[in-house]
Amino acid sequence: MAPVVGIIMGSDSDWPTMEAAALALAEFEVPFEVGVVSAHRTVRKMVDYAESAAGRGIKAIIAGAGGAAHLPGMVAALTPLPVIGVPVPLKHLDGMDSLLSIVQMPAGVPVATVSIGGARNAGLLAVRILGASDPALRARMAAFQAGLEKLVEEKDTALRQ
Ligand code: RP5
Repeated sequence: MAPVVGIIMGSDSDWPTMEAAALALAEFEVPFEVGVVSAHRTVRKMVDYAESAAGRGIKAIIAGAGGAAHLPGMVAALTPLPVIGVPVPLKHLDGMDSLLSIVQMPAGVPVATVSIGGARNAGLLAVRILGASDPALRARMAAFQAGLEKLVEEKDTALRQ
């Protein structure tokens, strides 16, 4: 199946964080592609990737980066597709630098920023975006949410016993 979500990251060192996005998409059987695209080290590749994504059938982009994390914002500036930004925590500053680099976008160029290291939620958000125009996928998301509720209720019951 052709990929409909692009997962990109500034470095292969981001993969241990970003893998959770891929796992979430796989859980919902959403086809995706993964790649390293750096805003600073491979500028032309970033431009090519962002400008060609919609034409290749990509419907949402998950972009993760750490430190001076310019990738999600730059990609959002280059594509009309929804972009979800994942702040990757590095060894300094606990990921606050990554978060602040991604979250404070200028008006007109939105990036849907998830929590520091929140790649799983990025994957789930991409599923929800696709589900807006895919009733079957939306139903699977609703079932997933019902499962979360059931799990919490079970834990509550166990705690009370
Ligand atoms: C960022 O620099 C990457 O997204 C990564 O989080 C960070 C460090 O990259 P490496 O030096 O590990 O390649 O652009």
